[in-house]
Amino acid sequence: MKMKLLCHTFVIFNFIQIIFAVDYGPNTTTRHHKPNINRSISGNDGYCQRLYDRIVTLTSLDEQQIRQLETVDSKLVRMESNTQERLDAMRDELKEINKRTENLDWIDSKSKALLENLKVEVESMRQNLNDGHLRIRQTRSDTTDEQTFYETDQKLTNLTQMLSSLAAFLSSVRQGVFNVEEDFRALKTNISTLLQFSREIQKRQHSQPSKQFLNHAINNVRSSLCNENRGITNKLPSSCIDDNIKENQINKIEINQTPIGSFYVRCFTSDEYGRGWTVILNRFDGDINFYRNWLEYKNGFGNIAGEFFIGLDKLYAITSNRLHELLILLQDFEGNARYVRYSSFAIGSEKDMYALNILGDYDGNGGNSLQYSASYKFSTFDNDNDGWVEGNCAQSHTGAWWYNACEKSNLMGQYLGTKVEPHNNYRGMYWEGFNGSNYSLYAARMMIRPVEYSNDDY
Ligand SMILES: [Ca+2]
Repeated sequence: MKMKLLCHTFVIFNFIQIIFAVDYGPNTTTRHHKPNINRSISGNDGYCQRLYDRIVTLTSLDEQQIRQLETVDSKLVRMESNTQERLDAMRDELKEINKRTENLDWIDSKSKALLENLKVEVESMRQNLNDGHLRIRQTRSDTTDEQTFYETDQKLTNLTQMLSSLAAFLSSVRQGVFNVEEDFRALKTNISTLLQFSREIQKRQHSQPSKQFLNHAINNVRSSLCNENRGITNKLPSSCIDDNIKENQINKIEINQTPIGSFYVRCFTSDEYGRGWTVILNRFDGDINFYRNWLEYKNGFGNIAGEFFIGLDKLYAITSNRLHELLILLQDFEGNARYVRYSSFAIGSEKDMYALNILGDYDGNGGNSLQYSASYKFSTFDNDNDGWVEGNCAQSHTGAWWYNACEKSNLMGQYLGTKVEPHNNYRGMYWEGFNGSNYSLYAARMMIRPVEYSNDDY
């Protein structure tokens, strides 16, 4: 939302700029047409919408990833709590087992004591029985008292019954001990199973990502998404035609896949010629000397906010990256203006002496005065590549240009002002089709724009 608001602010700002178009110097045109504002706004809107859509996509991607990571995180938390619960349950069971084992020990010791007592008792009974038998035999031999025999017999029967009860009790105790032993074995098996299970859980816990690790991963994803967003926002425009340039201002552009990298250019927009023009040469008061050597023309010179030449290396980088058209605006000291257009324009590399390799169809009212230079190399006073075998056009005409033998235009000549003396003929900043070679013009501006935007809408 914030981004959209910014974009709309940007559009409104441009709208105001279009209304109060910034001037470079003198007005080079007297023609007036209906301002082409709608296209400019819709262009910005389109860019803003695309940028906004892209950021919305990235934001939703971010939210989606965060949601996924949070799901993983909550699963881990659930698993941690489940594991804790199971461990607690196991601990309780172990306590129970210990208690039961203690009970078993107690029962075992009791049983042993009981058995010992029983043994003693049985032994004493056996002794008593033997004594009884002895006494019976003695009685039988000494007396025939029937009553005594009966009593003795009764005692023997009682003893036998007691012995049977004891045997039954002993048997039941033995069975009980056996059962307890069985239970104990089962408990031992259960404990070992539980221990194994606990070890398995611990192992699985180690292989799970920690909460800290997940938080770290979430932060990494967030920061990489932020960087991606920043990358989109900060990407330099590749031309004055791009949506994110400031119109009629100095912009930094970057030409992809060329060694030249990024540099500043002056962008130009007008109601009559549309937007997206990169100014390559600007002259309107003679502040900057244009009679310069090869190296200076190669690198460019002057003040990009005033009079300047962009430099042949940059001009080559721009025009070799994509095909451009050329627009030249001219003005004399009487307030007359002319325009000259060529449907295509490109120069060669330094190896090719920046030759004017492509110069398309002429259009305009200033005269086709550059045609004569088409396919010719660039020359400066210290690097003569012209078509004049006997002489040096740059020296002779005090300028620098794509000289043939020599030229019909000399926009890099001296700023001499109005009509020149006969000895300065061809030496001024002139355009043959507009006031001739003996008139040094008031203002000249050369601009280029990618050809795919040469339609009416631009
Ligand atoms: Ca020559």
